[in-house]
Amino acid sequence: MYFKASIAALASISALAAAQAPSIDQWTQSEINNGTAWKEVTQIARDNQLYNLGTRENSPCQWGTMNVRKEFRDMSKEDRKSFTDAATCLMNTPPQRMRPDQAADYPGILSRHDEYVATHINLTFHIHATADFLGWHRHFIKHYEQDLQNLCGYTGTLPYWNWALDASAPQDSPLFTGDDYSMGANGKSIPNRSDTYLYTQGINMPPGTGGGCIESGPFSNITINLGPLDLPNTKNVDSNYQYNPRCLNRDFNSFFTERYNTFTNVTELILESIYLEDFQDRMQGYASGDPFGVHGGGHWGMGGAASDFHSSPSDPLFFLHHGMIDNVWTTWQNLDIYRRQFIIMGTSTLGNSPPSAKMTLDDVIPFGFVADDRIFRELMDTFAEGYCYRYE
Ligand SMILES: *[C@@H]1O[C@H](CO)[C@@H](O)[C@H](O)[C@H]1NC(C)=O
Ligand SMILES: *[C@@H]1O[C@H](CO)[C@@H](O)[C@H](O)[C@H]1NC(C)=O
Ligand SMILES: *[C@@H]1O[C@H](CO)[C@@H](O)[C@H](O)[C@H]1NC(C)=O
Ligand SMILES: *[C@@H]1O[C@H](CO)[C@@H](O)[C@H](O)[C@H]1NC(C)=O
Ligand SMILES: *[C@@H]1O[C@H](CO)[C@@H](O)[C@H](O)[C@H]1NC(C)=O
Ligand SMILES: [Cu+2]
Repeated sequence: MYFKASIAALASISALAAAQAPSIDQWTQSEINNGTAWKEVTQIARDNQLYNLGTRENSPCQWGTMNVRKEFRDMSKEDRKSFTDAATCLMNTPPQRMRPDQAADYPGILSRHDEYVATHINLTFHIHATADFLGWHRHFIKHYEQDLQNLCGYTGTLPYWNWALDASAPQDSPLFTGDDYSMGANGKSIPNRSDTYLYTQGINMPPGTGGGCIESGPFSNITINLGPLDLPNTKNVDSNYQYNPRCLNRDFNSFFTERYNTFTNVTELILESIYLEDFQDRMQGYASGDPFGVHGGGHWGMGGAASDFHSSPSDPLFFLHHGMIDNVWTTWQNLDIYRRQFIIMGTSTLGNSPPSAKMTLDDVIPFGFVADDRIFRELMDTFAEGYCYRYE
């Protein structure tokens, strides 16, 4: 029974090396609801990351010196201000990759920040509900972090926004007080608005708590130039890259965050999704019975510019929301890194409509005016191929 024995030996070796993803039964419902389980699950993933890095020889990425991305409220006042200053600076930095002879085709691109927005607009139907949704956005926000550093002298890392901490009332979050050390304020309150029916999701959306322009703190005096393309109750632009200068608006809405962005929601997403197809569909709201998921819930919970499907990166808060999304993916990957690190599933068209070929890890992934193309495989490992960061 040599064959059987060697399989058993192999299995026990891999059981030693590969941490099985923890089971949701290890936590009580109240620990899942109040954030205790989230804290412990992310710690297990971090322990696995440290172990995993230790198995790599000559890795240029080292635990002690890598970029550590923090929740915005856990950063010092000075670091928070440096971040919002740098994000504003990017809006005042000229485009970097659009050639002068292309400018006529992209009238709404005036800044480096606009190149991010335009690229997201361009690729919208190829980076959502596709195999590369998670990988594409990982690289998109990594480049943004790098641009803040290289073009705007920022010395910190990209923060993230853990909306679960604010799910019951995002408008009251310490992130959005509108003081100099915040991520800017809510939009000015527009009273007496009625509900809006969202056709795609089939729900009636009550008005949020803001709706108007940000009027205090960071981002209160900025102009956004592109979009919106898909917002209800708004005059949308007629063409993708139309120049449409206006203030940055927000409309925090707990209707979404308390249904889609609680600790319960994010922790159950991570622990109940054993297979990638469940994880990525549920996260984006393509699972039955859940039209938003933590990704969609976050976008609609921010409201205003950040809820426009195409031009959502107009609001720098987009990058903190997607930092959290990447944190959730990184955590899920590292709970069972041997099975989950290099797994992808799906095609390159939104919801496979129109039908397209299954993506593979050898596919070339475009980043438009943001960055050079990447090979899909290069987007999967946060400690390699130019990545060297973790979440704390
Ligand atoms: C969460 O709930 C658990 C179980 O009821 C309790 O022991 C723990 O103290 C709670 N934690 C917080 C942060 O409220
Ligand atoms: C809002 O609606 C209430 C009740 O219909 C009305 O009394 C109030 O004047 C309205 N406020 C504004 C600012 O339109
Ligand atoms: C925004 O502009 C107004 C008017 O020019 C000015 O009073 C205010 O200080 C500016 N706010 C910021 C955060 O720059
Ligand atoms: C999200 O969590 C809340 C409790 O915090 C729950 O009421 C709601 O049903 C959950 N949403 C989904 C889609 O599971
Ligand atoms: C939009 O996509 C086309 C085709 O892939 C590409 O040539 C162009 O550079 C892209 N523009 C932006 C702004 O990403
Ligand atoms: Cu997106």
